[in-house]
Amino acid sequence: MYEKAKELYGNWGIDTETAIEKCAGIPVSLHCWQGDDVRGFEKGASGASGGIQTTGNYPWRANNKTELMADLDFVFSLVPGKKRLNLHAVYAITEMDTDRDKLEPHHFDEWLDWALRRGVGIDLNPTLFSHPLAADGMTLSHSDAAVRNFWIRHVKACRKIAAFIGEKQKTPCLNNIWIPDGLKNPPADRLSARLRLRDALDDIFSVTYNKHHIIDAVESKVFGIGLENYTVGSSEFYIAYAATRGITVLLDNGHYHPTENVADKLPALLAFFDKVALHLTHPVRWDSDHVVLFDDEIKEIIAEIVRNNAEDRVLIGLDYFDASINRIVAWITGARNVQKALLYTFLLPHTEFKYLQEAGNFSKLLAMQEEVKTLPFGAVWEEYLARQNLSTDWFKSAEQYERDVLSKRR
Ligand code: RNT
Ligand code: ZN
Repeated sequence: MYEKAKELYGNWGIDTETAIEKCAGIPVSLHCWQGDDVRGFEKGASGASGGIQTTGNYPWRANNKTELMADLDFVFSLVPGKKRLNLHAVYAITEMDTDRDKLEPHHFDEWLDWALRRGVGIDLNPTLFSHPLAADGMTLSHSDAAVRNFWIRHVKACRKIAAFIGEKQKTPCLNNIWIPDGLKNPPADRLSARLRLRDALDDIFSVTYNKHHIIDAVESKVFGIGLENYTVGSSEFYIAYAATRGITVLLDNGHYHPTENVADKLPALLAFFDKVALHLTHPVRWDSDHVVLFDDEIKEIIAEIVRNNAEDRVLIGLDYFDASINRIVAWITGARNVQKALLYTFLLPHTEFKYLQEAGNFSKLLAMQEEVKTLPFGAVWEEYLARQNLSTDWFKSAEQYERDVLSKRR
């Protein structure tokens, strides 16, 4: 089947071998928080807050570092391609109950060790939610300087950790800041909190690190649950902030109005920013954080990377948390779908399509764009998997893991 597929793609001027090779080299950062519903290892951790929510009560989430690391190993073993690990600060491994403003690089030694042994790079996200000082939904933009300063210290601690990790692993560690800050009801003042956020970030970034060790990003959002009327860190705020401060913006495709096209935002930003980061998710009517599907939205987002040769400029990460089904299955399915989208878009005749557009031949462009959709992608996908000692027949391994490992858990 692969030989036939290779020939059919060849008729379109597409080399399946090059596509497979390129696909295998693009790092995708797998989020650790799908394994335990965004709980982390802090004492008394009870799950996501701050406008985000995990839904579902499938049993057997990871309860500790040993279980989470085992689950990650299992997931990584069934996902093709080059992988990174996307961590959150609450997954720090501390001796006592170290508060978040006291975190140090050594609290991530075990993760770094785990990652170095596997040749995997680490990315980090400071955790500015699920904490008593974030209980009213305000952190870096809080009107109380004591609260603000706690969170400033936390993000500074995370940047120090990220820079340390980046130096050790010899690839930059993405440190992505997302904050829940917002209001449920109509605000009386939309400016003051934004000025406080701007100043807090300036304080945070007044500490400088080697750009080969850390990439700083800010993640905007349109609204959170319980914070529907106002989001301090909106899209305009962070794009303007990042552009004027020389840092990176992170687009989470669940963080826009449902009819906005997130794929279209990528080239707009690539015209001005050296790098853009992504949290890929599947929003259903809202920022629901469902498992990433192999759907048109994801294909189009990935296509904007591939057809603009921006593989080195767009940092791909995942962000979803489904607790309604086997969490490992959710993890693998979403990660594989990103891999599918990568391979699928490497198999499109972008050069010819661009030429048709430039030449104004829109009839042929539309006709051809629709024709390529029925090329035998599945055969190339299976070949890609086979070359990594994987196959489409992975579900039974997940069932086995559920029987042998997960179902033995508390
Ligand atoms: C929340 C943001 C944020 C979180 C993770 C857990 O809406 O998407 O990235 O989902 O950091
Ligand atoms: Zn996100």
